Amino acid sequence: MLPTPEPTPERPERPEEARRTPAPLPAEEALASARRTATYREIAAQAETLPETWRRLAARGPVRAGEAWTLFTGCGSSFYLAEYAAALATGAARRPALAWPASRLWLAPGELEPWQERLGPPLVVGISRSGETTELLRALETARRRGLRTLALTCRPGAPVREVASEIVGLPHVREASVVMTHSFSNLALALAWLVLGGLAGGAPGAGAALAGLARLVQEAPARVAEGERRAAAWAAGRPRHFVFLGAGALFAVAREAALKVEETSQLPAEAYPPLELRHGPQAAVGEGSLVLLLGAAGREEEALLEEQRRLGARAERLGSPPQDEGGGAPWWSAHAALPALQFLALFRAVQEGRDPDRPRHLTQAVRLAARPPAGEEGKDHAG
Ligand code: F1P
Repeated sequence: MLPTPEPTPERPERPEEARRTPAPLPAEEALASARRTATYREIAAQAETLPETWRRLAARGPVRAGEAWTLFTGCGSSFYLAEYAAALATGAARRPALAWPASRLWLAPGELEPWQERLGPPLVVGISRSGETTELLRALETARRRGLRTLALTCRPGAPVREVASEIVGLPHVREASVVMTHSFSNLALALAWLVLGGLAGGAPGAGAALAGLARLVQEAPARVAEGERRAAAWAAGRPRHFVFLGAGALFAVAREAALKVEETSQLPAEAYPPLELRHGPQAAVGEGSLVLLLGAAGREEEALLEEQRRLGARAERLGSPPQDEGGGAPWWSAHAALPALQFLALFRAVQEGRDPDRPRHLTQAVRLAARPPAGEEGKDHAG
């Protein structure tokens, strides 16, 4: 008979934490306050930084990969970028690809072996805004120790990541003071689409058209930012308290990032699923105060799902995409076109809740882990 485990004592909220739960702000005051934050300026900056990124990438020339497949890796929002890139590689460039959080490649690299036995060695692409996240550095070190070629995509090409990358794609013009990733995410996503559709898929059918489509999308960036702010302000006016983001394929990664942005900035509950998964349990949480947003194109099944959520009391909408998507263009267009609206939504709700989006609770711009002695050698002197 197993002993009954002691219940984990609820950690009493310290009095100062209770005082820290700020009072919500009225709508207009909140939007005006949001527009004074670094996070707002950085979301809006993508209207200028995306065209600059595109110009630099075009001048750089494509990255060719001799490897048959690619492992994308990163942490936090950068892990969702890895998931976006892997879905784009397999879906749009027809190249096998995987996305792992950097901690998995660092701590369980043996799980790569079944893939390598069948597909050969992958190109390992490490994604990092800061270029100094410990897990990412350890993951690329591990890959190199196993004889794999590593490419780093970063906004800080001079950061420690340069020591563990065989090749660097740098976006030094994309700078962010705020903790959460906003225009850095949008620019790194554009660079990954360029890497996958232009370089890694070099010569694949449709790659040229896809790159031309990306170039058009970049030209539309200012309009996407303006439209995104309008849509986000309209959603925020309803003060949703529960968020469900739905996306298929590469858009699922963007849905996961949208949920993370809301949680990081406002600490409101936010979830992400492939669209039809919602009925298989999560819709139990949908009701009045829920905002359900479907990214990308919607067929009859997705429209029926949205209508069901409205009957449950939610506000349910499709986050449309440029005409290319309507005209049967690449569905991943929506990924790039949707980002400003999703980022502004998180920002506006955070400020309405009286939070400071530039200094989100418990978070830092980069996670740097203390060095620990090797397992089994704890307590021994590691002076060196
Ligand atoms: C980025 C990241 C962010 C997260 C937080 C901690 O790491 O994980 O996604 O919002 O700011 O850092 P990186 O891209 O710099 O490696």
